[in-house]
Amino acid sequence: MYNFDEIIERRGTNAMNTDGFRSYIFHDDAGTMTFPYKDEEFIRMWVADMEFATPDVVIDGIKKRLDARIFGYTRVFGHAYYDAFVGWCREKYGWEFPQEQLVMSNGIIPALFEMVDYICAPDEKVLFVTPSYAYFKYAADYNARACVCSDLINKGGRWEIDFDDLERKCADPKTTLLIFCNPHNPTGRIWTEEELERVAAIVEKTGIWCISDEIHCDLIRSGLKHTPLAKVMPDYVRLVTCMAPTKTFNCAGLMISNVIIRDKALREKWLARHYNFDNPLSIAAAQAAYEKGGEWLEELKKYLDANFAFTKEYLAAHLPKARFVVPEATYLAWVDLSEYFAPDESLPGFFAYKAGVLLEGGKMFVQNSDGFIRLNLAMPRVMLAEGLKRICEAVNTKHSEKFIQKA
Ligand code: LCS
Repeated sequence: MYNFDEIIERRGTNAMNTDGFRSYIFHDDAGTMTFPYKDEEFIRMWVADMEFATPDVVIDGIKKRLDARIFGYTRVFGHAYYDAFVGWCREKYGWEFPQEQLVMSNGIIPALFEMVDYICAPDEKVLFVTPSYAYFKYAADYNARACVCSDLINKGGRWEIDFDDLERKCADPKTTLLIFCNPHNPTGRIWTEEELERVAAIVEKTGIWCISDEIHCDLIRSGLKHTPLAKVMPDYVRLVTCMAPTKTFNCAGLMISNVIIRDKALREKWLARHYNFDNPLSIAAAQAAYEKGGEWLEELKKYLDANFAFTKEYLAAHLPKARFVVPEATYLAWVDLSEYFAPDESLPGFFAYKAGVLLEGGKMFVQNSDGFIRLNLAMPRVMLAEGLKRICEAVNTKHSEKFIQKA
């Protein structure tokens, strides 16, 4: 019914994915780096958006709004958007929240950048678990707040929270904000209810502020369940929940996200200081997605499940020393290649030059991540197959060359 096999040309659309890799991955802002591959020859497995079309129901929502022909200053007014989003949360997560707690942001990252300033005094610190999506750190850096990291523990490919360490760090009176990624990028963990309850107990005991970034919560393996942190701590006021339709429905460029702020004073600060306007096309897209996108999402999940199964099998057959566990959430594969590479090797550089594959390396995830690559699998199966083939061939060639040199 939906064609996830379709290959869609993205070049010429100002896509970060096609045109932004030099600056983002290689810090080549001048865009002068050259590779043995032409730009159009790369298999792009890096930035977290998808090679799939946004569902028609979302595009139709935008078209309908285009028909209204005027795109003046816009905000979310009335109940329709809230009803659509809270309906989605009720159905998917058995969770709801009062409308007054919902504010909008042009992305979760911009919200994090603002929130750190609103929540933490200049001498206070921001805590997150590592490896981490690097923008958690950048949100602290931007505001000149110090970071504190709590390393996750890798138990045979299943990453777990070091609760003692987390508690110790939350208990520091100068650490006033925990940014918690639920489910977790890049490891793909869906924290179990028991794990969430332990986090909640630490947060409640220490009184720390918590932002639960749940942007990946819809993109989970079929049959699994996401639990909002807010659901296990229904009465804790210093909790902010972030969700968005943009990852789920592949419309990150529309820059719209939901921020649920329980604390009245923080909400008032947000409303007073935030630039409170939204893109009318984005609101239309988001509302349509929440109202009508559920069926597409279920099909997408099946396609992603199959991409993960394919990847698991392919790596086992062709790169037996790669360690990879199919993640519970996200469309991102977090693959341990430490058996093949020294810790100081640049993995994005190696794969761009030797394989024609654009991917992110562990070093882009703050710490506790050396030797890993992160592969975005949200693409047609033929592209994925080509990407994996090139990755495995490049690694195996490197190793046979080493062997020949030694012999
Ligand atoms: N939070 C997390 C945990 C993310 O993974 C991302 C995007 C965002 C927020 C971005 O939110 P936005 O500002 O778009 O609403 N993650 C990306 C990643 O891992 N690579 O490229 C984008």
